[in-house]
Amino acid sequence: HRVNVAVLGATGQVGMVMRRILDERNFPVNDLRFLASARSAGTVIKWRDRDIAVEDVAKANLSGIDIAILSAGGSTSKVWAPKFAEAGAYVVDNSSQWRMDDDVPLVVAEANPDDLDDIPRRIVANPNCTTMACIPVLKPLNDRFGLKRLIVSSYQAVSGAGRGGVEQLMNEAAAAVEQGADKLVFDGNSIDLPEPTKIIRTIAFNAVPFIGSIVDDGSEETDEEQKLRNEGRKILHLPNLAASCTCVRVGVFTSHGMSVNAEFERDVTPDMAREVLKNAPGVEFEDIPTPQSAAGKNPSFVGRIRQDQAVDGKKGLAFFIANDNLRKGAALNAVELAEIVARKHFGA
Ligand code: A2P
Ligand code: 11C
Repeated sequence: HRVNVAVLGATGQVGMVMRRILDERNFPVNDLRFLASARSAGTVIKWRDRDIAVEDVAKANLSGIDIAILSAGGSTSKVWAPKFAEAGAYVVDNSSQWRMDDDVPLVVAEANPDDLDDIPRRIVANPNCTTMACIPVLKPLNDRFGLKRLIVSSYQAVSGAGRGGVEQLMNEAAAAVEQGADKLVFDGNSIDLPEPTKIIRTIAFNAVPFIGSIVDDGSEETDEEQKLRNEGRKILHLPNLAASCTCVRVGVFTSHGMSVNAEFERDVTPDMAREVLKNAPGVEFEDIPTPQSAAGKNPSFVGRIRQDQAVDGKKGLAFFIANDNLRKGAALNAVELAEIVARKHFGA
């Protein structure tokens, strides 16, 4: 059985990776439609041997779609996810719009696929990329040792901020190299860099501890910092998980890095963790996991696993994860969720 699939945001950065992954994974597509805004309507995109003309979603007939995968931003999803659902499609949404809705399953393919058995609003949510990178590692550790408390510091790539983030890094790096970037060794203001266009501060040769926006709840956290806690609780079915995150943008194009300190109910050593993780789906060991080596690959690469010396006894682990934020962090998990929906609800 094959399903009719539509991708909204097919022309974007994540959309491009989605198109590639639908092909790589031999997704059981029957009809395949690409949708975006009026800006790119009419553009013809090749997919396998098909020439597919991009449709303006505002003018498209949404009937006959079995599964719609949306990656066109939160405000677009807010408007369009319910319209695709009303027209009869199951929606897999990559934005933050629906994730915390009680009637919307939030799923990482390796962790909680059974949450897709019941999809009351016909909308399914794909987590944020930092959450996604961590869950394949945290889920098996939680099952075995009981996760109690998490401290995560992220090193996030500019592609997480879309094409605009990538362009900012490119432009700043080019300007810095042209003027002699090593002048920055002694004085951060020694060269003229373009005004930031997308990321709030200069990102070339820099690290910026601010992603998203401050949440208006008195916590002084950013929404990006709260996502890992809130989404992690929902996916792992641990409503009381203690978690604190600091999210930092770094001058890296693709793949987020995550420094994780995890505290457990039961004793765990690095060897015990490796024993559990060696069979974990979506996880691979790497001695020194780096964003650059993870970019273009699917797994969450985990390494530098140590006993956390700040936790009493043997109840804490420290480790580092690197994962492609456009693949598993966005497009791959969305396509995996679409595969599960196709299997469970269409017998594909
Ligand atoms: P378009 O190419 O027509 O602008 P990125 O994440 O790389 O910025 O891409 C965003 C994606 O979402 C693009 O495919 C873009 O289409 C699409 N998009 C953005 N806003 C809308 C909208 N209002 N309606 C439909 N598609 C949108
Ligand atoms: C970033 N994680 O790196 C963000 C991008 O909630 O889907 C994805 C935002 C989201 O800037």
